[in-house]
Amino acid sequence: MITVHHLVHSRSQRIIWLCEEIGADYEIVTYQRDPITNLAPPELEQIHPLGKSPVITDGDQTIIESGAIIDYLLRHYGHGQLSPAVGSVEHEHYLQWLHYGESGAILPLMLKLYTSKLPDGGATLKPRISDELGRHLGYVEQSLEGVDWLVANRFSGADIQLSFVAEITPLLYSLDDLPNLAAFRDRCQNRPAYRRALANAEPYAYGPKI
Ligand SMILES: N[C@@H](CCC(=O)N[C@@H](CS)C(=O)NCC(=O)O)C(=O)O
Repeated sequence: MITVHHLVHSRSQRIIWLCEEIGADYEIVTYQRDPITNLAPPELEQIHPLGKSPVITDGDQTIIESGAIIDYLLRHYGHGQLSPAVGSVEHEHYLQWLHYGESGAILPLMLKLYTSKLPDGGATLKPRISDELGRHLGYVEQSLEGVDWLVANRFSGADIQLSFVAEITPLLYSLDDLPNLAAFRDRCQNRPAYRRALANAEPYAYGPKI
């Protein structure tokens, strides 16, 4: 049985959604954030020393990192769904997006989030971060031009991975300038499996405003 160790209002919402998409048999163990620091509770370190979410356990396997978890779940439980065939050009694109969602794309967003908490708003770093943010969000926006989904215009694990970027961008950057990303987020959030995941877990701050 797959156990999704789910920190509220976090990237692990994506993993619950993925389990719903593929009809996997899973259970959720929920962890609350510290009300002052917003960090994960120490109990999560008993599952994995980093104490981050998502983390899944499956038999004697413990796996961290959203991209690795998506890859693992699709290989073991996906029955060929949501991932292009290994060896195809589409699979190369899929891997690129799967990694990009938690590396290139997320970094400027996290930098902006953290520096905005500094007393001077991270003044010296601000121009560089803004430049990187515009560059990466611009790339995503352009990649979604005229398509619904990132890889061969078919919904895949890569879309689930990038959904978190789409969901937290409005905290830091106006989605008015990113209509393709806004529409992508809405498409993700309107999938029946996404809605089932919402219903199965605790309230999610970055979910649809309904
Ligand atoms: N790149 C990792 C990021 C993991 C991560 O930083 N998760 C955040 C939640 S979105 C977390 O656990 N924060 C709580 C903490 O740092 O204490 C992944 O995609 O799994």
